[in-house]
Amino acid sequence: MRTRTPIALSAVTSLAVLAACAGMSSGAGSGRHVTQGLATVVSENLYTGCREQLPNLRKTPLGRITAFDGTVITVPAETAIGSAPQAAPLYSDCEQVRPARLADVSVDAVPVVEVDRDGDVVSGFVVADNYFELYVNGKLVAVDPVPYTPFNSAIVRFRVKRPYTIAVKLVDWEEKLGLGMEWFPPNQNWYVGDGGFIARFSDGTVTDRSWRAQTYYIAPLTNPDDVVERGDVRDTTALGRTHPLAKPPTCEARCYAVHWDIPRGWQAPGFDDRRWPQAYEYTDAEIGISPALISYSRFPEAFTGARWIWSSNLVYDNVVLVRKRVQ
Ligand SMILES: [Ca+2]
Ligand SMILES: [Ca+2]
Ligand SMILES: [Ca+2]
Repeated sequence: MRTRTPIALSAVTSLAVLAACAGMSSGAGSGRHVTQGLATVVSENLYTGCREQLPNLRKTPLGRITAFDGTVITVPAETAIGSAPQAAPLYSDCEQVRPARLADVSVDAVPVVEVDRDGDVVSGFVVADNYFELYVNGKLVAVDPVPYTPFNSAIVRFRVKRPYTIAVKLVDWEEKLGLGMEWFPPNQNWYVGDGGFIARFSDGTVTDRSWRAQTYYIAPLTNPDDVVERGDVRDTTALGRTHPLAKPPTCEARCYAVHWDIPRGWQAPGFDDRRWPQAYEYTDAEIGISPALISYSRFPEAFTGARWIWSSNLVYDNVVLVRKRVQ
């Protein structure tokens, strides 16, 4: 019977650890799920559609991991890949669509997704680092045809009546599933990837700080308490918000991640996003745009007036929802 005492004590200690890991000890906002380490691979590669053997083509893996509270989480994100219409390419090496200039692009040939039968046709140019799903008034218009790399740009078209709501799920994809890290040439095996999203629509709508943005997956973290919650603000800015200012953690496969459930109906026009933070704007330099990134830099006039956006941390926030009400 004596031997039971240490077991009981250790159970209490474990519960205390669980409570701390769930953020309860710091009085953090409710609903966070904490994980540690690598996820189990569910799919080695969600994207097999690339038509060329490109040097910068990565596999697009998907994983599952169980949080300390028992919640099973898909990483980097649940997506509609494979079950939703794909956006048309503006520029895409994998799809072998490489226009020399915007004037060579036939936007009118892109199919129109009907949201409102008596609406006007709106077209948009879109780039995501790495993946987007774009909804209009709750209807899934298109998903990014190339979920990870190489970097592509896309065209979406829809018919809609004002006012309307654009809602986009954004994923900074990863290879170290559950940890927000990836290989970075030539020799960084635990590199912390970053995100970014820019779009310009034919009705004048552009991405900028007037959009709302909320993060649902933050990693890699040395300590889950590095995420400071104040209401709906999920703040990791002390870790650095952009490369090269963000200080990479050294925990590698022992790092933590913090997740929140994606709210039901987040794509709908009536969803209340007023407590979400405003989107942060990022410069081309912060995003890491080089002239070599021609899917974006070849078409500056396609993105005139638009800003790269993300939540407050371009590096550590890996699944971000953004919304814009167009009046
Ligand atoms: Ca992409
Ligand atoms: Ca990241
Ligand atoms: Ca990325």
